Amino acid sequence: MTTIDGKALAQTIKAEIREEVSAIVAAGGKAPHLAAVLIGEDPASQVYVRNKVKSCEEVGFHSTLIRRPADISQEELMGIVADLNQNPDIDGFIVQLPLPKHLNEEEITLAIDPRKDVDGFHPVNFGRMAQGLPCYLPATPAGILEMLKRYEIPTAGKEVVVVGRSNIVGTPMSILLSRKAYPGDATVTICHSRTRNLAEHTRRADIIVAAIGSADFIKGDMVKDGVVIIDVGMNRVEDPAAKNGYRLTGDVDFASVAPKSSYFTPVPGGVGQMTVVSLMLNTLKAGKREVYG
Ligand code: L34
Repeated sequence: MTTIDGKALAQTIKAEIREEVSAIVAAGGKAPHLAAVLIGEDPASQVYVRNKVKSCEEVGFHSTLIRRPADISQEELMGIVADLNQNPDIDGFIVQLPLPKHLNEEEITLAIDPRKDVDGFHPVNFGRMAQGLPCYLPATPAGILEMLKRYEIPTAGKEVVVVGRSNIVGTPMSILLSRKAYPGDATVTICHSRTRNLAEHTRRADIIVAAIGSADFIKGDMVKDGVVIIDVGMNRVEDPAAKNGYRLTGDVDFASVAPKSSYFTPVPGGVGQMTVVSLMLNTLKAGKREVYG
């Protein structure tokens, strides 16, 4: 079993971005500027956004963090999005999800200017992604492609089973891995909560992308020998022995699955790290006006 070291890979890519930013600045250009909007106090979101801001510092980007309380109104948040769309100093921005229940995520996502949508969540970017046109790729699937590529894991003709059909992970991942490309050219099956006999599908898979949101859901008897495991899960499980009272675990049961796998992404230190670095790559593209001119 080879561990796919997301943390090391992220460091390598951040060093590459840093080089490029230095060159841009040395040539008299401006470093890319990312803004992140964080609503409320969700502990996981605070960690993720902190990692994003920290990564901006590491690669030499400007960053702006906009924090507002959980009881912000839809109108006020729409106003923040409109300001960021207009602000010529901001190259790209994200609104961290999930939002508090009373807010309409769909309306917010649609309001973001696709040219600044470095999350790649706006339907314009999603549609361009689906048609193989220049776009901002959603960060988690893009990070997974980068992991497959840098570990030279073959995908052409492989059976990929994606478990989970969210707009931000499962659905775009399935589209990207079935494209005529590398990584891609795979035969992709999407499974979800209404799938019958899930284990029959996962047992056929050469590559499993687990994006379910349920701790240790995929067990050893559900996979075949040699499987490549991409674990997108980021579950906080209570653990009195841990110093902050919880531990992080993925959607794949490491103890029973890892011994059967050829490659395995750890949680933490796997896909999450690559999600953050993909956002940096999209922000670099935004700064260079690479996608929309
Ligand atoms: N708008 N909302 C928007 N864009 C995104 O790209 C995200 N996502 C997902 C949740 N909501 C979003 C993230 O940022 C998931 N996600 C994310 C980002 C970073 C990490 C995990 C998920 C991450 O840094 N994970 C670390 C451990 C973090 C911890 O200690 O809790 C890791 O090593 O996996």
